[in-house]
Amino acid sequence: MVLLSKPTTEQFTYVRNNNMSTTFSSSIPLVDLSKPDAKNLIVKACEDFGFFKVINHGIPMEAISQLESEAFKFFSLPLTEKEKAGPANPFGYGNKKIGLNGDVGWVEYLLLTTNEEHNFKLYGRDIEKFRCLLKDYKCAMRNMACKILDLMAEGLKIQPKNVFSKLVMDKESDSIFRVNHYPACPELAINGKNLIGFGEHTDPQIISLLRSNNTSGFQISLRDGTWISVPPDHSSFFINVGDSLQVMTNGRFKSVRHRVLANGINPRLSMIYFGGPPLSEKIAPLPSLMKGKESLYKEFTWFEYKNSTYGSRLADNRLGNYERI
Ligand code: GA4
Repeated sequence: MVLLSKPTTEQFTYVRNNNMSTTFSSSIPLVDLSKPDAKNLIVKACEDFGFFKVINHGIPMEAISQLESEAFKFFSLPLTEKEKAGPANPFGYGNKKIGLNGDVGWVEYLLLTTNEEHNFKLYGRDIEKFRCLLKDYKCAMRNMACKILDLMAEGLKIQPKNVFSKLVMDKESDSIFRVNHYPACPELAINGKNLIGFGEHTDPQIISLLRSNNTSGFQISLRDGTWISVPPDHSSFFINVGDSLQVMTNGRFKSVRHRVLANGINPRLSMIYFGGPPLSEKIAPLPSLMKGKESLYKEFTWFEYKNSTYGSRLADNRLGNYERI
């Protein structure tokens, strides 16, 4: 078992253990990608939640499990070994510290670029398998992101169909892959508190594809600010609308605020693909979605937004700086 150092209340954030946040929600939108109505359900889910669950996604369970098991192997290495792949600045192994501005969580992770192969400076023998699996998985995620983004455009009845997906398909696309490991925190099982694994935030990119093992902890915030727990499902993917997609749809789709609570009994492992545009891409509402309406946002490049993101705290409302008053 991997142990992080004992959490202390001074260092970590606890949230109130109220009924809403611990009750699993059955209202999470579900999209069957093999069904013809997928595109309309996706649009509705992005408008109402900025979030939905996907089944019949076509990614073989075998590919997912193999990568998961290599990731668990990595996280079970001694800390000194893992740290050889760190710090996550911007890519590599990170432990408890998230970002550059003082956020912490009950989590260790690998942050990887999707463009070039990350050069792990660690355990010689087995790394080749991990590297190969990562490469194939990242490629499968990009294809799935594109499929979903094309369905969004179709559902919104805008042309060309690849208006969103072309940004993620671009060879300069600034996409990221993240593997988060939330070790079980036995103290929680005893005191019934909720310890923050990854603090609340929205994803700055266009779209995020999350897959986790069957350990609970993931929560989303509804429009009225209540938190609901998303029942884990290791065979499905969970899709988040990112800030950039909120802007491109002029606020029709909303990026979803989400967080992860640590688990007292089981470790949680999640793998997330963040589909982002090229750094030079101008992010602004698509004219086809404006229909005579004013733009709600000042235009920015992904480079500018990403820079301001990395200067912010996790929970900040980053789009606030770009809203037209
Ligand atoms: C949230 C989404 C992605 O995980 C991430 C995160 C990034 C990081 O972990 O370095 C950030 C966070 C994320 C938003 C605000 C800043 C930057 C941590 C943080 C405090 C990789 C990303 O792109 O933005």
